[in-house]
Amino acid sequence: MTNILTKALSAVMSLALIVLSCPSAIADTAAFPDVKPGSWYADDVNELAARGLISGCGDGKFHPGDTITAAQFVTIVARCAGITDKPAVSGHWAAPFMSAGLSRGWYDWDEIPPTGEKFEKPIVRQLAAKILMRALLPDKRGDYNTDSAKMTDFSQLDGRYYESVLAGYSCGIFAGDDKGRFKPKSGLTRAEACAIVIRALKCMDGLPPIDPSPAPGPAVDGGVSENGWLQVKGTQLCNEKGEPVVLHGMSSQGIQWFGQYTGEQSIKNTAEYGANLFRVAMYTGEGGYLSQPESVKKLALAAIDAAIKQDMYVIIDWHILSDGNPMDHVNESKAFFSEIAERYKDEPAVLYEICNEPNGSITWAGDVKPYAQELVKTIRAQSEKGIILIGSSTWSQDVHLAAADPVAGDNLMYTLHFYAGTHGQWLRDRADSAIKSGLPIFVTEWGTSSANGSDGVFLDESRRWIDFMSERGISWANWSLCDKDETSAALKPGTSPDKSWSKNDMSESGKFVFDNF
Ligand code: IDC
Repeated sequence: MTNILTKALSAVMSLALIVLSCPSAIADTAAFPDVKPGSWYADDVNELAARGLISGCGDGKFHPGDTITAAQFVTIVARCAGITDKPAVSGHWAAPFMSAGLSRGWYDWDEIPPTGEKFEKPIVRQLAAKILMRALLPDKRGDYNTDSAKMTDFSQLDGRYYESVLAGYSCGIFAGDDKGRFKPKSGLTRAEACAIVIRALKCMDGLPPIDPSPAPGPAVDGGVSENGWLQVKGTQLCNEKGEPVVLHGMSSQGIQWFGQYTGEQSIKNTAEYGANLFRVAMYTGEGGYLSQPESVKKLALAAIDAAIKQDMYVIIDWHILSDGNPMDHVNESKAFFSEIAERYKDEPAVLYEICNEPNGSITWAGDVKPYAQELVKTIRAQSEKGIILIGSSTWSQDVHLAAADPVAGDNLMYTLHFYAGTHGQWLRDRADSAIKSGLPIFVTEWGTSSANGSDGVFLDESRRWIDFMSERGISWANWSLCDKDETSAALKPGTSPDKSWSKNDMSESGKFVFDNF
């Protein structure tokens, strides 16, 4: 009788908890294509994704029905406990979380040895219960008589898990299956893991600080002398003091063609209109660095130095385009960035953009990420903390793939490129869900035109993008500072690079962009 009553009660409780864990604000934020809206776990998965506590698999999906591994489960719980360690640079990706869990006594050496052989194995439910309760609700206690009676298979539970499992039953985190079984030695699916984690968070008095990003607020601008070394906190670019900072400015056109607009006067002109950022687009193909390295590098260095002189931050951009696979010239790239990072290692103004727009038959996981890992190593050997900007497949639009499988390291950001005549809400939505899962984004190139650099201009859509970026504190550089007869160019054809510019010298795009610095 008691058994039936408590079973009914726990069913009602678990239902109530699931309903409680469904905040309407995120109910329709679909983070993953395989998490079907309306499924029993969708709200829990979406809420954890919105808080940046879970991420998908390398293919951008969540795989709710897959059995969760020890490393995946411990990582989610650790994030919920406010542990923000970055993924490991070498060894197993989850190693920092695993050692945090072990050292805090969430589990013992024999249960998940730190040597890693069980990291990728399914975690059994009784151990998951222990880790969850010790990490998030260490003071919760169950009642042996009433709570053990809720489990028809209590006899199968190992003694060392009694305390945690009963505590979890006492507050409705675990409810058993339709036959009242806890199944202590079975695995649990990724969806079930999300459900129990959400219930544990609801049981806590208050949610712990789970997002290390500073609250979005009025971001500061200003130049290098004011902001010093940049750093990435959570998803936000911050200044040396840790305050959110936003950079706005122009990208050059290809410096092998339009080097006259990367001289001192032109860069000074953009600074005077309020830009605190300049991007030096150093094409690798198209007659750029790879075919004439010395003269193109000289132009790039002069442009960097001219921007520094104006107290601006400056991006040196390895502008791959027709050469779509960054791996094709990885050695040249490493040699170049090694030299540049060595030269500017004490210069807080310089940011390193390692691959403008990977494209063609390449993938994030197979080409771009391995390239980025190499370059991060190369640059970090010289520059301890300079910001490194990483592109993604499909012309730096695949931020969702980067979000699901980011590169290890500090002060890394991911570039997102858009052209207002081509890219709209769908790409903003993609950016938003990448940010929610913890990806820091920097728009190092955008245009008011179509993606071909012409057509338009599309100022209504550009306005939507500008608002989107400013609401989120996203920094940007606009394509491009030159007088070419294409709508994305900021200057009217024939404008001299060596005088101050009035609004009259600017194209429709240029006026709009300069007004928005
Ligand atoms: C465009 C230039 C154009 C040039 C072309 C090919 O505006 O004058 O002929 O490259 O080199 C990008 C690239 C950027 C493109 C730009 C516009 O990063 O190099 O510049 N764009 O097409 N990605 C999306 C658009």
